[in-house]
Amino acid sequence: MIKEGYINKNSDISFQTRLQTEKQRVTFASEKSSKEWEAENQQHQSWNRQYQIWHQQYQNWNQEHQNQNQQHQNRIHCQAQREELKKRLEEFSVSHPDVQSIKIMLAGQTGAGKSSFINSVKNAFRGRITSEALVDQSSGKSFTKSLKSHKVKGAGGDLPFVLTDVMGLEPDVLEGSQPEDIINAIYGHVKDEYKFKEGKPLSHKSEDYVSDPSLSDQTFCLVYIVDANTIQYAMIDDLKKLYTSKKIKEKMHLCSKIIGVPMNCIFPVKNYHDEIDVDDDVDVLILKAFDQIVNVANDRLREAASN
Ligand SMILES: Nc1nc2c(ncn2[C@@H]2O[C@H](COP(=O)(O)OP(=O)(O)OP(=O)(O)O)[C@@H](O)[C@H]2O)c(=O)[nH]1
Ligand SMILES: [Mg+2]
Repeated sequence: MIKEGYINKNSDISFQTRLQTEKQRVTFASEKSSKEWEAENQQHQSWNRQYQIWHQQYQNWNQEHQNQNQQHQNRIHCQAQREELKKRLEEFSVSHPDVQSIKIMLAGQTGAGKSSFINSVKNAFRGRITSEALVDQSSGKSFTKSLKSHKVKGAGGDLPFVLTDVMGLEPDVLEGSQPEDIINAIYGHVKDEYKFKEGKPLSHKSEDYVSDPSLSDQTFCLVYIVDANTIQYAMIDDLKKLYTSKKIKEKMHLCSKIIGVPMNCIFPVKNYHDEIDVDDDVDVLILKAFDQIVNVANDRLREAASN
């Protein structure tokens, strides 16, 4: 029985159908918006990820660009430094009118890198690799056997320096060059090309002995080359940081203590040894050291001449 005013929903088919349709519509609408929201969210996250990748790429590129810029500035600075040092050395004049070329001698243990240093100085001036002072490729006995003078060529011809290469010193007194020979060579008593005799120093009676050497025959700076391996080698990646590196400073102090020379007379360098091209950083280190060596030699010549 149906009471008046009461709507029997169960019996109202069209109402039921409408209700069902409405429910489906609402459900569908809410499902659709949540899916859309999910998709939108995913899209947003994907954009965000892409943005982060781009941002990172931009930062990397920017960093790389800054590094390249810095490297370029460093290269320009280094080249300018090298040219300034070369110019100064090319304009160098010997402090005595009777001496055309100032003599600098390289001494040190066998295989320390004496001949390689001479080649490195020549390379820095020539702007290419030369190997006039022959270098040993297998460690062992001294490769340089004679007293050999090397001239240094600049842009306008021979520079007023002569670098003298000698046979290496050995711990065993009977091997290598004799300290007496080195001392005689410093004072100009040994003729150029003299072949050292192991265990037998040059006698003043020998025809290779120069009894009355001139100022030009004498050496005004003795450069003692020490292989970095003998003072516990310290690796450094960037040669530009050589003079500011704490590790290298420690090794220089050690060297100063062992050899007994002041810190301002110790120069860390890297020789050209297996390179096929010259390098600005290597050139600057070699020329800086050589500039100091030449000035010490010139001061010493001035002193000797005034005595
Ligand atoms: N890694 C490295 N090797 C070097 C350097 N300088 C020289 N050498 C190498 O050390 C070895 C000896 O070098 P030399 O220049 O012949 O040494 P030296 O003092 O003239 O030797 P002797 O004439 O035999 O007394 C060679 O194999 C060079 O290539 C350097 O700065 N770094
Ligand atoms: Mg040598």
